[in-house]
Amino acid sequence: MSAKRSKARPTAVRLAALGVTGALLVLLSGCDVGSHVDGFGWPQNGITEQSKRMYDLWIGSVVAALIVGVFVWGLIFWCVIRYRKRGEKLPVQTRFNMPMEFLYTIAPVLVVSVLFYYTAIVQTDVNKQTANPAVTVEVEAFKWNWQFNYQDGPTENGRVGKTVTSTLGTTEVIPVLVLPTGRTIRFEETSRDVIHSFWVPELLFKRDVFPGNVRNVFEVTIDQTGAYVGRCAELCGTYHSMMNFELRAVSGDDYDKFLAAKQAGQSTQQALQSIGQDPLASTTSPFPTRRDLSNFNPGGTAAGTGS
Ligand SMILES: [Cu+2]
Repeated sequence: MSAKRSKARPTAVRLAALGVTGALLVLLSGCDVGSHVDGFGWPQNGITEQSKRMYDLWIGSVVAALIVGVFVWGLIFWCVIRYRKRGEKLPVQTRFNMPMEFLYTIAPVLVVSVLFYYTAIVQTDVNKQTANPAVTVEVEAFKWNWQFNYQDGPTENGRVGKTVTSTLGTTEVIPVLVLPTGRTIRFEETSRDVIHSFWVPELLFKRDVFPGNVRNVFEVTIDQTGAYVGRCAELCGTYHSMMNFELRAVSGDDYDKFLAAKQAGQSTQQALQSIGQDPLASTTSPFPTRRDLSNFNPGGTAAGTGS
């Protein structure tokens, strides 16, 4: 009787484990698991090829964690029920069970190794730089705005590409960074004063912008047209929170026309209008700094001679 029962139980456990694994495999191969569970908390609105690779890595990691979790929870509940106290007799002691100890040492190492392998692959891919990107844009940050310099090529042996035209943000006008879809875009970041951080949430990527000779460089390929807000993500001073810009992703043809119009002497607003785009940023608006006599120096106190 007891022999029969002990045979039936492992079969049930095995079937349950098989069922869970099977269900997960079907979900994984058949459709995008993340879209059913809100991306397991990961933003699903990435607009670059690189952001999709990162999203896939996250979903894979969470599914792997869930499989391990379900297995461990199963073992815990099975042990609690199967080996609950039945009398005063001391149960069989299983210390120094070498196969078991070997298993629970090697299994976590294997899990971490697999996670590390895929992380390294995706990270290398996201950080990859090509020899000849189709577009190079220099991102120049300063307190408290942005200048975008469209360049004729990437940095070569420390030489910075030549700027062919620029867009400069002001307190009144949000700078719009126009970029094409379907082309490799290289960002070269530099700051005129303190450390800022270039962040467009939809790129699922941000990089600090350093002053001096350190140029942070990365590449993306955008695959969706649209307007996306950009921000400074490094506390850089009084008006840090107002350091917004807009990324406007347009088709390759429109980008070429925009650049030609800019090079012909048009302003960014005119050039945007010439390709049928909204001339002003639509995702964010200029903030009033309210920096005037009434709040900056209400008493009208003289500055003095200094010391
Ligand atoms: Cu900043």
